[in-house]
Amino acid sequence: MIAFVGLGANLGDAKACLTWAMSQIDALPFTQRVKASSFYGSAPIDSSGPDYINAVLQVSTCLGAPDLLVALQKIEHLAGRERPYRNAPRTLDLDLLLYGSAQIMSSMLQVPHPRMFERAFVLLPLAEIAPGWVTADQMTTVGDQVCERI
Ligand code: PH2
Ligand code: MG
Ligand code: MG
Repeated sequence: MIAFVGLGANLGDAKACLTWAMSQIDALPFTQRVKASSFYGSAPIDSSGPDYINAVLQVSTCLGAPDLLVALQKIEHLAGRERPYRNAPRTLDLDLLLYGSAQIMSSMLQVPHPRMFERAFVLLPLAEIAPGWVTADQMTTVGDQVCERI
């Protein structure tokens, strides 16, 4: 199955942490990295603290979506992720954006990620590595958001 993971961080050495997280994801069982986007910088949206660094990673995996989610949460934890309140600044955020064309609505997991189509910091890196997965209309919707490839 092809899956896309959104990576974000705005505390500590965010670029180094995203690079580390990509190698951790590549090292997961039954999972290989296919393509990584560039890094993108943007101001926090509905969040606070320093600017965020974001990226998207395409993987090929035989893990089911719930197992992949749990594995991503473990990597967040290893990176020192704390959750003092919703959308708090973070050392690492890993979001399962897409899992093939699956539509998942469970208490643990919603795929596609419920807010991904509202956010340039997700759609720009996703369109860079997988243009076929994003429509021109979706790109237009986030066209007014400042998000720079760095
Ligand atoms: N993540 C959020 C909330 N706001 N803003 C930016 N720029 N980048 C993010 O990754 C981000 C955010 C919740 O996960
Ligand atoms: Mg997120
Ligand atoms: Mg998250």
